[in-house]
Amino acid sequence: MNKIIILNGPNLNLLGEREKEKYGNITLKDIENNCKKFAIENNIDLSLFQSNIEGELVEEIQKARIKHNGLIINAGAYTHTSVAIHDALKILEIPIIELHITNIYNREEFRHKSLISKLATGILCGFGTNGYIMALQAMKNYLKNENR
Ligand code: CA2
Repeated sequence: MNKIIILNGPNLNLLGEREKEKYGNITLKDIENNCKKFAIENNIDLSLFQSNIEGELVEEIQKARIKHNGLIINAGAYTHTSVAIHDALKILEIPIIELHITNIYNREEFRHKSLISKLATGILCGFGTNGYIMALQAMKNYLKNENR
């Protein structure tokens, strides 16, 4: 059974409450419930974690080394700034999908730089909150082909 973790970074706990025009109406709880449903239907052992604290995200990434075989991360604003998250992901020896709700390349210039992209197996951005299910599907396919 594939063990996949989805990590969400700072402010993503506010989804569906503010800036709805940018990030949509769906709350993080809704997204998590959709992902859990997809996981059950697709025989995935899914873990979910959100934190506003950089160090807590680093700790989860470190733990993923032994506990999971695929990691999906929307690091929020830390995508553009965190060397600590970059370094933790670099040590990880499992596939990584970098995920963003918005297309970071048609937004402010400071969002065009990602410290995660170089370490990612694949990147998904701009598909709204549906991107979470798309990323799970992509990880499932990737793990299936990798294990062949
Ligand atoms: O598009 C994405 O998923 C982002 O990772 C979201 C981050 C942003 O800093 C990245 O550049 C792109 C911000 C998440 C903030 O989410 C909020 C949700 C509701 C209200 C306010 C912020």
